[in-house]
Amino acid sequence: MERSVCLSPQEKEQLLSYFETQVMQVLNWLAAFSPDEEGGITRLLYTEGWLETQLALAEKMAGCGLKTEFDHVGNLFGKLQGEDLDAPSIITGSHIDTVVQGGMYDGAYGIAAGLLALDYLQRQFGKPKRTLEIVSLCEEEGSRFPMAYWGSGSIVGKRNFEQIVHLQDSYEVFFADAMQRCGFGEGTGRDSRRSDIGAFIEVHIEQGAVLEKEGIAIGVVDTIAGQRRLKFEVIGEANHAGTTPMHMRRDALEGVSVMIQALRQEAVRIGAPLVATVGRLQVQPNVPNVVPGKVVFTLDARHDDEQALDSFCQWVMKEFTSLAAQRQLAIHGTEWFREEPVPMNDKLKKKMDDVCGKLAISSKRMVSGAGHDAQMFEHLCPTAMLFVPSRSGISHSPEEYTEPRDLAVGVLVLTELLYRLGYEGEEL
Ligand code: HGY
Ligand code: MN
Ligand code: MN
Repeated sequence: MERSVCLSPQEKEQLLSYFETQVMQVLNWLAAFSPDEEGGITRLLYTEGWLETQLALAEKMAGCGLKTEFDHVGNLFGKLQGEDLDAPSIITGSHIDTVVQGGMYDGAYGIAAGLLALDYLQRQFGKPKRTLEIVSLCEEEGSRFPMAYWGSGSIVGKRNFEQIVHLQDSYEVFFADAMQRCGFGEGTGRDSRRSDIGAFIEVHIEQGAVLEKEGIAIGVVDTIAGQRRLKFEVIGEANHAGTTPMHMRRDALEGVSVMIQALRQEAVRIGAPLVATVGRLQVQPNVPNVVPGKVVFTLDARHDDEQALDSFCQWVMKEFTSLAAQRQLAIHGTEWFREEPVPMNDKLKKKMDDVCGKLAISSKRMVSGAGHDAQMFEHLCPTAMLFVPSRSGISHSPEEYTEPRDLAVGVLVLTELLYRLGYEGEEL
């Protein structure tokens, strides 16, 4: 019979209230780094605030008795060395970067949970059989540069330095320069590639409203949806707003507004779990008395079925091209990001189900519409992910919130899972 970390309801309650205070302390401490004066947190890859946070986290990990190390792209690891030096590591963690004006839980919670779990386990049980590690992944969101999953992708071999050579942020700062300014880059430290990872477990807020609506404490992620991210340029003709008759205009913004309407109608017609978002739109010259000559905008499309996602994107290209042609507009669409849907590891999912059962914690299997580092790690090692509820499903916003008790439940389940894998050496 597998032993649980906390054997009685009293011990479970005690552990939950301990984790409740601790997780809020760590999250509030992390949230103080790179606050955005407009609200929320903006912690973008290779900025000063990002570096300050990673360095402070390294100190905190060391303070918990973990051996810390950065790899050469800025992923930060805290290691609790196991007895069996040949056994692959069990790693938990998430990303430290955020979206612009993001919340204080997305990514940060997975790091806080891992830190608390490792700290508790080593104080209670000493040295594990298998090495346990917490990782603060340097970047996942793709908020600063047109590159996402840079941290986890570098570890599993899906990201490399050639891919970033020409990348610039919206201030035309080169990716490589920003990386070097933080002391990272080729030849600055250990290569990110790892082949000694036995399992990766990510704890994350749901960023949706299913768990809250159904009153369930833990989501065991079945599959992480696939994503396509595209950039469109629509070119018309800038002209005088006062003297250009309506029928003589080649108004790029009017054309794009029709495209966005058509996009939404088609996405609604196809229905869930397909989602499509135009999140960024730049008008040129963007002044009130000039007919817009050019519009640059993004499309983010998701689905847990690769085929459905591909056919939706084909429809988009066809529809946008014909709408542009009807208005004598030129259009260029480029796909800059693609990840296929990734099912999580069956054995680990079943372990998570069992842990929740043994701890009398309600749980359900679910699809993740959000992308996560776990979908990278699954290409390398058995990977699983658990969610805790998000209030009204809000995320990527300063309004992002999860009850401390719900956060603590996620930490408890993670702790138990790491105990079984790390100390009892359960088969992966
Ligand atoms: O966009 C996403 O799905 C994730 O938050 N990066
Ligand atoms: Mn996010
Ligand atoms: Mn995230």
